[in-house]
Amino acid sequence: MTNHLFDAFRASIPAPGRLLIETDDGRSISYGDMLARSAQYTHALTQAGVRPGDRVAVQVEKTPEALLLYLACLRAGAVFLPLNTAYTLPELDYFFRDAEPRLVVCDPGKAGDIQPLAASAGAATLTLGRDGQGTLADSAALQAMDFADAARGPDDLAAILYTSGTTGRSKGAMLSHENLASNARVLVEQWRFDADDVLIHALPIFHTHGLFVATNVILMAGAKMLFEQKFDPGRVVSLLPRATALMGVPTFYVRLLQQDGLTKDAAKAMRLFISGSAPLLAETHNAWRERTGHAILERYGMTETNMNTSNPYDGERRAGTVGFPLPGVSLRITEPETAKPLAQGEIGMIEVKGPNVFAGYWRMPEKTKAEFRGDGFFITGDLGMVDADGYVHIVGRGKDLIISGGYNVYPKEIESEIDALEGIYESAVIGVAHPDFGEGVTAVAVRKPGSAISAADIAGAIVGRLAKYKHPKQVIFVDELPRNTMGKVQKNVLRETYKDIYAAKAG
Ligand code: MCA
Ligand code: AMP
Repeated sequence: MTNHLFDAFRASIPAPGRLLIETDDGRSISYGDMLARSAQYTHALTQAGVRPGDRVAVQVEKTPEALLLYLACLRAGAVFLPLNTAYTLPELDYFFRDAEPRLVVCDPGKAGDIQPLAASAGAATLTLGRDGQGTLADSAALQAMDFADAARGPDDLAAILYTSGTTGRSKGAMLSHENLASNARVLVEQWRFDADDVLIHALPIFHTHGLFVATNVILMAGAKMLFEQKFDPGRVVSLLPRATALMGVPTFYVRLLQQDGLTKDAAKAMRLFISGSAPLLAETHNAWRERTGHAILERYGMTETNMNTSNPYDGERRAGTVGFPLPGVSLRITEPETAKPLAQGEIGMIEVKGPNVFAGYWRMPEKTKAEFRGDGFFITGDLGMVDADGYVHIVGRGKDLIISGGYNVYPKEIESEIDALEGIYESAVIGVAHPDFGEGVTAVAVRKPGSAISAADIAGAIVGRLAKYKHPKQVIFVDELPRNTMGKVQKNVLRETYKDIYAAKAG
C-alpha cells in the first residue's frame, strides 16, 4: 500500500539512529523512534474510531508528541486539522461545526470546556498535554510499534488549515498529499537541505510555516530540529553555534537584532536564515547582513498554496523582494477586475498555479470557484509586480488583511465583535506600522450618541471571544469615519492619519 506523503518521509530517513528532534527540555527523538511511536499513535487514533478521510482537530501545545500525532493522522489516512492554541471557545466551536471532525485532541486543562463543544459537533475528545501526557498518549503507549499505513494517493487530503476570509468567516483550505509532498521536495532542493542540517525550530506548529515549511522540509531531508516550545531570542542566539538554519517570521529577526550576543562569530556555523509569512523590511535585511554577514533569504507563501516564490540560494537575495517562482509554480500578474495579464513591471494581482496549490475550500464550492480563474490560476489577493530581473515584489494587498507578528488578522472579524457592542455605532480596524509586530491591529471606533464606552470596555468584551493576538493594540475614538463618495470607509485615510502611533511610542 502506498501512502503518498508518509512514504516520502519514510524514504528520506537517513538511519534509524539519527536524531530528528532535540527539545529544549533535553529530550531527543530519533528517526527510528519517530517510526515506532507514530505507529503507536496511529493505532490509538484508529481505536478511537478514526477512519481514512476523517478529520482530526488538534489544539495542543508544541511538543514532539504533537508532531507524532500529525504523522499518525497521515498514516491513518485521516485529515489533520491543527488549531492555534490562542483560539477561544467560540472560535473552536465554529471550526468543529464546520469541519465535523471524528476526533478532537486538546490540552488536558481545556478538556472540560472543549469536550462538550466537540460532542455537540459529533466528535470524541482525547487529550495531549504540555508534557506529552494525556489520554491519547496513554492509549498510544499500549500499542504496537508498527502499522500498515492506510493507502493514500497524491490527491487525497492530508490536512485542512483554516484561514480567515475577508467576509469574516474562516475557510478551511484543503491540502492534498501531493500539495505538501511536492512543495517540501522543491524547498529541500532549492534551499539545499540535507541530513547534516540542524534547524532551529521556534515557530508554532499549527500553521503552514512551522508545520509544512519547517517540519516537512526537515523530514524530507532526513535532517534534525532543535525544537523550541516558543520563540525566545536569547535562547535562539545560544543555539546558533549548534545549528545550520533558522526559519522565522520578520518579528523573529527584529527581536534577534536586539540581542547583544548576535554577532558574526555566533552565526558562523549557520548557513541559512529564512524569513516569510509577512514582509521583511529592507532595513531589517540590511541590519542583519551587517551584524551576521548573512543575507536573509525571503520567500512568499500562503496557507492555500504553500510556498510560491523564493529568493535564490546562490545569487543575489534581493531585500524587499520575495525572489523567483519556485520550480513547477507558474506566476502571473493580472489586472484584478478583468484578469488581463499585465506586462513586466506593472502592478497587479498575483496569481499562481502549480502542484502546490490547494484543492479548494472545505464545503465552500462557490468561494473556491470565485478565487480561481477559469484556467486554474489561484487569485492570491496579494498585489505585486515582477521586476526586469524576474524578482517578484509584493507591493500591497488587494484583501483587507493585517499581518501581526506573522499571524493573519482579518479586520472584518474584529469589527463585527466591536460593532455588536452596546454603545458602538461603527468601527474600522486597520493595520498600522509597528516596530515589533510589523503591523499593529488598531481599532478606530465611533460611539453612539451619549455612550461613554471605553477602550477597556471593548478589550473586556472581546477577551473570551477572539484570540489574543487579534486584539487591538490601541482603540481610537472618532466622531465619524472617513468615507468616499460611494459611502465606503477609507481605510487608507485612517492608515495615513495614524501611521505614527506605534513609532512614537517606541521612540
Ligand atoms: C503574541 N501576541 C501577539 C502576537 N503574538 N500580538 C499580536 N501579534 C502577534 N503575532 C500577544 C500576546 O498574546 C501577548 O498579549 C503579547 O502579544 C506579548 O506576547 P509576547 O510574549 O511578546 O509574544 P510571543 O509569545 O513572543 O509571540 C510573538 C511571536 C509569535 C513569537 C512573534 O506571534 C509567533 O510565533 N509568530 C509566528 C506566527 C506564525 O508562525 N505565522 C506563520 C503563519 P498579552 O501581553 O496581552 O497577553 S503561516 C503563513 O503566514 C504563510 C503560509 C507563510 O507564508 O508562512
Ligand atoms: P496566510 O493566510 O497565513 O496563509 O498568509 C498568507 C499571506 O501572508 C500572503 O497572502 C501574503 O499577503 C503574506 N505573506 C507571506 N509571505 C510574505 C512575504 N515574504 N512578504 C509579504 N507578504 C507575505
